[in-house]
Amino acid sequence: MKSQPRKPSVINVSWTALLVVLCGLSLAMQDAPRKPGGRGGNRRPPAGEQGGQAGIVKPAMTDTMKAAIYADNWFAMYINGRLVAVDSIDFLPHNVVAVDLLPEYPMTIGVLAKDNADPKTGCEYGRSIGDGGFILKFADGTVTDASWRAKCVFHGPIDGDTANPKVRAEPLPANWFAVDFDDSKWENAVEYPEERIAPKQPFYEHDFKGAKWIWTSDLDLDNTVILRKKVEKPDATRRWTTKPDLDASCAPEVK
Ligand SMILES: [Ca+2]
Ligand SMILES: [Ca+2]
Repeated sequence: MKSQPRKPSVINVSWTALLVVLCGLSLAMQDAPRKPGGRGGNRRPPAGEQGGQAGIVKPAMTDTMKAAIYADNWFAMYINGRLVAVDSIDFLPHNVVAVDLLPEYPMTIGVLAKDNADPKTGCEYGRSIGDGGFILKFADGTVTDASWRAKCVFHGPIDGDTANPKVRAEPLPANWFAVDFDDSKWENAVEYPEERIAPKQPFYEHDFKGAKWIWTSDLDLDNTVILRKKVEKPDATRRWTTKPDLDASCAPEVK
């Protein structure tokens, strides 16, 4: 049977033309100028986002600074009230924690540092007395030294008596790491020579030049200490204009 030649369908032509027009319209919308950072198209910015991000300067990695921290034996560090670094190894091997920080001045640093000591006896490895030690250096020149404030919250064994060990402990002061905490009654940190601390090899693989080993006045029997320092840099300018929107306050308080 001979097939009949098909006549071009008017309806088919019309649908094809409509498709071409729609595709062209879609491409034109994609090329339309976008608000900076926006998704373009006809997305309606949610309330509070109108105005886009014009004029906003976000911090870049070039705004951050390197920090190196070493504790004998463990530490947690807060900056401007927020927990920013925790020693990833409890006590041994002795390690350097190196992190990137986004500096904001004035910068209040709070450090909880612990020697390896049994909470009940103040001793380690049975009846031994261990010593503490803490040092840090930031790339902005911030270092540990005797200008830091220090307070002991766990001391022992009292009088070094390992035969009948007793300890003295008190809770951490509330908000001891906060910017507005009053540390004026704390003693100044005491500097200790490197030979007294005898740091392990990782210490020599990082830049701690100019930084001092610090602790409270009793390097052996003060086992848990808190340290604070406020770094003022009145001439520092902040290049970025944004601040965090997220709520990081859920970071646990370390005890
Ligand atoms: Ca100790
Ligand atoms: Ca120790």
